[in-house]
Amino acid sequence: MGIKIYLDGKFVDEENAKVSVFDHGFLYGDGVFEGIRAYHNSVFRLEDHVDRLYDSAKAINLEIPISRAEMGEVILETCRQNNLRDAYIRTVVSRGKGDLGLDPRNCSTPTIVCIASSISLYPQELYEKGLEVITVPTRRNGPEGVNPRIKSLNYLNNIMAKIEAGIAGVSEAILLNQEGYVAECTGDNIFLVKNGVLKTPAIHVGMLEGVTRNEVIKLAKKAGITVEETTFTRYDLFVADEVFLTGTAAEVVPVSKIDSRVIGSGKPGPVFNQLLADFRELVKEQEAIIFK
Ligand code: PXG
Repeated sequence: MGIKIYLDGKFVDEENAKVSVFDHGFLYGDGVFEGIRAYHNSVFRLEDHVDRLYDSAKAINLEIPISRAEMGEVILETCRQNNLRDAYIRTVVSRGKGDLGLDPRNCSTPTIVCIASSISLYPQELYEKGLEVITVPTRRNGPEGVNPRIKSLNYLNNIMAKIEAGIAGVSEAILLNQEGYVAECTGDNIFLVKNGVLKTPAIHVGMLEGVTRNEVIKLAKKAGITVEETTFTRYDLFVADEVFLTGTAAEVVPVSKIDSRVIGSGKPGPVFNQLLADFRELVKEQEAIIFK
């Protein structure tokens, strides 16, 4: 039996989960989305993800025709329908079906989709060895265009960066902002540790405000680590003691090499090890929004 997908108020089989070719999500990338995790029958930071989805929608003047509470229930019910204990959930709201012109006023009803599938975890080796990454020529788009705080269906900027990383033979890319400050990776936020201080780009540098980022900042403060949301350059990464990335899919992953420079000892450092352990504990103990 295949998976059940939520599509515009109904649960349908995968082969019936079809969206029109006139949907402006398909034609123009006009829409927003979320990537969410469930651990042990409970959705991690459901409210934060739903809030970010509605904020992204508001920013593009897209009115989601169901309430935040109803959206939360859609996400929980999608997990229930698929009997998933641990899941990766994708919630998408597009502008909906329109005509071939890009004017969103011709789209009457947004399309709402929720997919939950079993999560394919990153190999444990990665958490022990670390990732090799490069800085790519493609810059993070700034607030003068599609604001990077919007989790929009327009990920081409990040996909270009991912392609550039792939061509260079590494799996992840660091994007700088228009001024040359470190912004984030293609689907993860970035942190460095120098002399015991944890630093991550401040929101105004221009990136997605990650749910995992915010949790890691809270965990670090709780552990007595000084945290600075600031601006920094590639230099600061090169001379850092530790660098790691955070995101819903990856959780917290160490970086071993950037642009051919070995970072710190080249192995995951003590701050990373502590924060990964704390994060894994947190997802176990979270105040559960249980769907069983
Ligand atoms: N930056 C960007 C640009 C993202 O898309 C993050 C940071 C991390 O945010 P969270 O809230 O997850 O801590 C993201 C989100 C995937 C995938 O399949 C991951 C994201 C987006 C799209 C796909 O790995 N990450």
